[in-house]
Amino acid sequence: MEKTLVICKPDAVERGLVGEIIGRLERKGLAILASELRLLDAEQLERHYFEHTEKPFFGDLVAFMSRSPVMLLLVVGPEGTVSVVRTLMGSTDPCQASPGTIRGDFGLTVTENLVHGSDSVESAQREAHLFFPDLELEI
Ligand code: IDP
Ligand code: MG
Repeated sequence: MEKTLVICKPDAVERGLVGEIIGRLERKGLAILASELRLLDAEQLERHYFEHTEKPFFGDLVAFMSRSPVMLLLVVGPEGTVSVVRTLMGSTDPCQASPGTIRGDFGLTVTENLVHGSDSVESAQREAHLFFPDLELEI
């Protein structure tokens, strides 16, 4: 089994697309291990997006991600789940993302691109612990 952290970003929650996103994950065959609607603060976002703190878009990203609650999802499936979720999400820039992907079907701007998914098994481990520290995971 393999887990990954998915975040339905504030734009997805505001637009009522959480059900659509969870539905796509479930219809693919993945399962939700934990979920919580939560308002993130700048400190959590700096830890989550540590590799981007020096990027020019970082301020906009934190402002966006903390403006209203996100839906945190810990998703589990077979080996390869991290990569499967990235495929379902589509390219970072929704204008480049293929139709049939979440970003390709619902997004138009690179910052407000609806969804986050861990980019590796190691990131998934780190992000799961960051957002669900009390969960005792065997995977
Ligand atoms: P990812 O979410 O597809 O893994 P990353 O490169 O890790 O993409 O970037 C994290 C998030 O930062 C993106 O999902 C997007 O919200 C935002 N972002 C990335 N690149 C840009 C940019 O060039 N301009 C504005 N926002 C960006
Ligand atoms: Mg990333």
